[in-house]
Amino acid sequence: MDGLHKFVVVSSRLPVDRTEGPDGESEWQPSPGGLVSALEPVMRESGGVWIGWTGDAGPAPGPFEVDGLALVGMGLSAEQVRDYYEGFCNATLWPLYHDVIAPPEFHRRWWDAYVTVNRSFAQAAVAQAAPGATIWVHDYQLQLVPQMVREQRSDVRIGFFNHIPFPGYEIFAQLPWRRQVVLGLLGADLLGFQRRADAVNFLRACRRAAGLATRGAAIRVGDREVRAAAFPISIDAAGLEQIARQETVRKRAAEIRLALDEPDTVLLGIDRLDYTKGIPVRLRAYGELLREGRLGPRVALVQVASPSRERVGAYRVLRDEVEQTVSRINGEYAEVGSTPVQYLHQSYPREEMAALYLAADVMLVTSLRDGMNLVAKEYVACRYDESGALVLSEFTGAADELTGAFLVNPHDIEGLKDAIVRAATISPADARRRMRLMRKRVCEHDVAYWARSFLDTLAHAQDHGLVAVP
Ligand code: GDG
Repeated sequence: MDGLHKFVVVSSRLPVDRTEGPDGESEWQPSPGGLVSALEPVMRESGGVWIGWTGDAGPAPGPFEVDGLALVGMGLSAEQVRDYYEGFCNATLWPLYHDVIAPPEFHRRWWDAYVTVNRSFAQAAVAQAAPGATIWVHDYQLQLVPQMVREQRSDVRIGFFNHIPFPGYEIFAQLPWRRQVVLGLLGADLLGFQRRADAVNFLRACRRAAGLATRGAAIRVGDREVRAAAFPISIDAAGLEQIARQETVRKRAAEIRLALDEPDTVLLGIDRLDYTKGIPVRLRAYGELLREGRLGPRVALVQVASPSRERVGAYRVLRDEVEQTVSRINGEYAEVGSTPVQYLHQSYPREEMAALYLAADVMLVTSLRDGMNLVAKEYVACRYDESGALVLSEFTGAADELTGAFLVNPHDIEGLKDAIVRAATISPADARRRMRLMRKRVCEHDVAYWARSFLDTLAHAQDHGLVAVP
């Protein structure tokens, strides 16, 4: 069963959102994201197709088009949403791969749903792929797809990219289905990870969980050779800078500072409300700095925590914890007409995000574990005047690249407080030097560079044999 497409992207979610049209009918809007802007040129050039879930329980919408982009909508039943998406993806794999910050749950029924859903995505990929096509599978929700496709189609090239960390073997070994997951991934020709350390962890899992031989970046699987290497993801830096430079966005940034009562320093956090992001520790550090008077009275914190996975238990617990901490700080330090923490449990358009990035003097990224963290790179891309400072957790992929940041261990609250104070009192010359360094990296290594380097390496994967990827 051969399809028509030379390039097939498979990801858990489609790059479009369902919205309500003027007559109450549902319409599809492209959801702006780095991945789609990076892959769109390749998709258009090669007549590609994108396979993914729509985000709603219900039947599959099947093939459709949005702005000339060919899409195939997959359906998940209400039970599959519960067992596959909220269960195995968000309550087993997500915490396990983020160093068990929250305890992962292991349920056989969830695993069965994971296998079934992966099989249906693999079938869709097989059906869409033309002879000799390239199939690019994304992320932890679809780790079995590469092998499931390989079993039916030896003619295609398969790449896989893991957006989240790949944990050390002692942690990965907890997974009752560790061998199946490793073998599922090894159906690919090339496996991409955010950091070198993730690729190294995966190579170790191949040896330990599947008893396979590895040499450098290569894994021997029967008569095939699979390669695992780092391809740090990035953002559409030029596109975002263009938004940040718009007159309306700059005006909005000034309005935000005015609305905050013109503080001397604006600290900013922007995260999905997720326990990996270290929001409570950031709030605690800020609260202590206020108590100790080390930041002065005119320092505001804006914390955007966009709603995420609200039906998963650990996320409800986190929301309560964050909201209690915010209330406590505001209760203690607010004055009539001024509130130290502006907490925004909402989602915003990209223009508003850019205005927030422009309005902030110090960006706080304090993840306990994060595959990359695009927010850090977005902040840097928006700071075209080379001002501003970034406090960045060592436990993000971004820390390997953004060497101009104030790197912190988010578990070390005193160290975190010191870094916030240093970032808030940085001299303009030092800020410029650091920001210039970071901007060079983000502008040169943007998301198009990432996609190109992955796809070029995939195109040559089999020709290179055992040559290690730099
Ligand atoms: C996973 C990995 C890896 C957030 N709130 C709003 C909004 N956002 C956007 C940000 C950013 C994205 O969402 C979040 O990306 P992150 O990288 O920070 O984190 P995850 O969602 O956990 O992503 C991560 C990433 O995959 C890519 O591989 O970096 O490590 O965990 O782009 O700007 N965007 C808008 N409104 C919001 O309210 N428009």
